[in-house]
Amino acid sequence: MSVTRLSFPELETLATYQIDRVNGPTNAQADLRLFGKSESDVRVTLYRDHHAWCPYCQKVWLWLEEKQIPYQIKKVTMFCYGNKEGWYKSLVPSGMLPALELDGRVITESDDILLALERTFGTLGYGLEDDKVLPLRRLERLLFRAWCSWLCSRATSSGDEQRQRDQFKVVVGKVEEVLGSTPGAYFLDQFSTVDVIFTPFLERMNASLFYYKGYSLREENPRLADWFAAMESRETYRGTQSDFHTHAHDLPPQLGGCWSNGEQKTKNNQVQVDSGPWFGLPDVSYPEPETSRAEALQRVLKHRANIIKVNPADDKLFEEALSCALTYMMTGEVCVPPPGSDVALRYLRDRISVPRDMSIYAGKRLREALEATAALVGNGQGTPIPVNHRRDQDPANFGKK
Ligand SMILES: N[C@@H](CCC(=O)N[C@@H](CS)C(=O)NCC(=O)O)C(=O)O
Repeated sequence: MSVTRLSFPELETLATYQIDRVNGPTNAQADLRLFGKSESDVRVTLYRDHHAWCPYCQKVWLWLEEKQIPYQIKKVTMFCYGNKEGWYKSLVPSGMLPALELDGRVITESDDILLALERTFGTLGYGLEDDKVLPLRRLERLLFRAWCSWLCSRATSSGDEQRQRDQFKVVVGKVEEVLGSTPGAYFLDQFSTVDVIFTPFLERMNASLFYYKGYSLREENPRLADWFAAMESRETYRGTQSDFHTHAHDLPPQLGGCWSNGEQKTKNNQVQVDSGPWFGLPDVSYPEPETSRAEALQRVLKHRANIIKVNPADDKLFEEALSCALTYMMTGEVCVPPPGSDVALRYLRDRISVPRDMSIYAGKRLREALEATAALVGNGQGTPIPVNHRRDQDPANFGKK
């Protein structure tokens, strides 16, 4: 028996989630971060991508959050999902991200940005040019190259695939060694800029190798498991943290393709990342906050009009189906959506972007509700997610430009 579907006004009464985006925990939606200081203290503007997909932006973002430097955020479109804003091209002709304005001076290149920030606001544990840090920065680049060469080149034979995997694992072994040589879970004897530098790509390696290679970085390497858990104990990292689904589908257009090895384990992982269950995936290990459903609800209701507008389905049909999924998410009661709405619900399921839209557990709750509701009326899938570009995510269609 289907329960009565909650209307949107009824759902609104359950959307109690609220955080202080300016002074509260790290979050992807803020345009201004003050950490309790005043607007006149803002000397920094961070230019980062709308969707929080750019790893080099995440590095600078996390550094600013850790140091609690008051800053404003201006969001820019990446080439893979839309047209670069004209005002940004005037500021940074290459269009590359991130960029940072410090006391009116525009700086590009994430390492140069961090160096300039260190000079002005002091280091984060250790400086980028510290003797302890330099070899670790080189190790990070070595790991990056081993990852790219495994993930982004098509193996010509199973021996080739194995060689790439082995090469990557050799470098991961070095990372394990370094992490094992310090007293805590971090790269040096205290949390520092080194952890910030490793974060964006370790997060992306964990997601992409699970999805395209059937390899679970986080589960197969105990020191890295501890490091991820330590990072997740930080509110700053949680606010910038993405999930497996988002990265599995944001990386191919950014990297020029990711190659699946076609193994059975890989295929099973792909099914789980794409269709669930999303709980239990090794993309997060801290306990789910009590607010995850309310957060997901609040975010959907805020953007309801655009979510409906960009969905290829008939507006009325999708709106009704969406309220069924939200009813299920908030009450746990099954609510059968209109026939034919399975495709529309899965279209949205596939386009939740974490942390752009909501935090990691909220994203899982929403995906789960959309899938469970869609499954009541059929197996239809949404338009496949493109791999050469992500213009289905053009911010211009969401009233962002
Ligand atoms: N070496 C640069 C690399 C920056 C970079 O590759 N940025 C990419 C995004 S991750 C970019 O802006 N590409 C242009 C675009 O996608 O629009 C840095 O460290 O800042």
